[in-house]
Amino acid sequence: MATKLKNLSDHSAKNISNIGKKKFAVIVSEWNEEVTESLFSGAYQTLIDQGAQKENIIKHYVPGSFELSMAAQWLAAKKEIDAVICLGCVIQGETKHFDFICDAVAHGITNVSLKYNKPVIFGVLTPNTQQQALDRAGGKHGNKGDEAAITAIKMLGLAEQL
Ligand code: DLZ
Repeated sequence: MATKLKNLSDHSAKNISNIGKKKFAVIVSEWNEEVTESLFSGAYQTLIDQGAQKENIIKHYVPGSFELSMAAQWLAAKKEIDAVICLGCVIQGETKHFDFICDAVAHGITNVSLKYNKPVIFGVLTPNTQQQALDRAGGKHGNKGDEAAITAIKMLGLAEQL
């Protein structure tokens, strides 16, 4: 049975026939753990709410957001994985670290997605402060983890259509 997704625009691919059989890898960065665990909770619950099976959601940790691309590549290379969701939080500091990490992970994730022809979702917050991050990880601005999960499902639905 097709699953209708909530929170999606009318122009998006929003039907997916067999979500219960799809396997999702969710990679969580250990930096800013309070934020990234909230992102994971949001993503996990959204996947379950949309019909994914618990046993088909695999969680892995990486030390920091910079390592998300490498782990995404290892997981995307596995035949049984249908989509990878990368969750991290890079808080703007006084050094150039912020720009290097954000650029690297954005490019890295894009490259993995195109190389393996699978959705690899950029669920990385890049706020100025920790409060802004918390506001977007289950706080007043919602949970970007939910959005990352919805995006993965939408892309799998689109892949079915094309
Ligand atoms: C080093 C570093 C710094 C300064 N800040 C963050 C951050 O805000 N968020 C994050 O996810 N990771 C950070 N890291 C760690 C890097 O992502 C990476 O793990 C190290 O540079 C080792 O490659």
